[in-house]
Amino acid sequence: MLYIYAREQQAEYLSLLQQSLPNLDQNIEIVGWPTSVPPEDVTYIAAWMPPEDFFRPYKNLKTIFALGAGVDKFLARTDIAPEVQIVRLTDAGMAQQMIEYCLYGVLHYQRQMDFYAFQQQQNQWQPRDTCLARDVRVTVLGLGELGCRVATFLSQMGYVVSGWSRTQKEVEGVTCYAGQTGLENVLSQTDVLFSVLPSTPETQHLLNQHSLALIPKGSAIINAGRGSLIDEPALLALLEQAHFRFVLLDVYAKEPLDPAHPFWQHPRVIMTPHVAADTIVADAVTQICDNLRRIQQGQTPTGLVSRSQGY
Ligand code: NDP
Ligand code: OXD
Repeated sequence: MLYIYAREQQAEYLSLLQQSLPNLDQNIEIVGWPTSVPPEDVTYIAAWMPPEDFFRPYKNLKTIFALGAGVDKFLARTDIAPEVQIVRLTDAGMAQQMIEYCLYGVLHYQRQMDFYAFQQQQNQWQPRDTCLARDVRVTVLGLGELGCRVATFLSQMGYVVSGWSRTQKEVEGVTCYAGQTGLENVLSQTDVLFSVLPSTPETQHLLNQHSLALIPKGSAIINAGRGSLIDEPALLALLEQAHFRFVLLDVYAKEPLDPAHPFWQHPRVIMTPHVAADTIVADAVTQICDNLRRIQQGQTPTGLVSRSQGY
């Protein structure tokens, strides 16, 4: 049985999965929360952010299909047995949205919208020097399913693009770096830093007082990966010194962001509430069905999470 917990999109997942699953070799019954089912019948669960202890009763559970790309919250849980495989979504309509989100921030920087917004408040008519795409160095942290698409797109737009990942990559039009030395080199040659890194023990506070200060004065940061990447007090201290022109943040150390958090009212912070890239249900369903087929045929599903790497 495949049990579904998909919050607001529950009805859409149920109906699309019910239409798509009959094409599988073996029949799988599909049931959606909160319908109660014999826990021992559940072998697959497709879920996003279920409540605490949700997974505990399902002793025959083999695979969890995470209905998103980041699995940090799944890996932090204590109700998932270590032998249960976690499969995440790869792209599922998110890459195009990530491109748009990043492009929005990059254009804000390149077309100097932050300066013009300030000038408007002062009734000031003052054209600035033109800045072309080729004058802007964009660094993409994370060259996976999403970051690679973003970096390639920006390079095709004419930006000077670098990328950084755990293992060395080759991406056409993108100068690729890996490792700690690679990070320090690339940060110091960046005008706009875009992160789409997962949250893992290694990426926690990767952008801290030391590394943030390596990014040149007058640059901008866009974070659409996970909030744990940035040491927020260190970022605020640098923002106070006008080290960065602006930061565009979609993700935060704690979500939802505390109403008293200084980010809300900061003139150099542009905020969105974790909406950079939403899962497209139809794409997710196609991927889940394809992976169920792979699992039934004894193949490895795409997007299988490595628990040791944390993503
Ligand atoms: P992938 O797993 O495909 O890519 C992750 C990338 O990060 C890989 O290039 C990987 O390197 C790199 N990476 C991981 N750990 C390190 C490290 N310690 N040092 C350097 N590089 C590292 O993930 P996706 O591209 O699909 O998604 C990325 C993240 O985006 C998700 O985990 C999620 O947190 C976030 N996200 C945010 C959304 C939003 O709306 N804000 C929506 C969707 C996703 P390597 O290639 O060497 O493995
Ligand atoms: C995801 C997200 O990881 O929405 O899919 O953040």
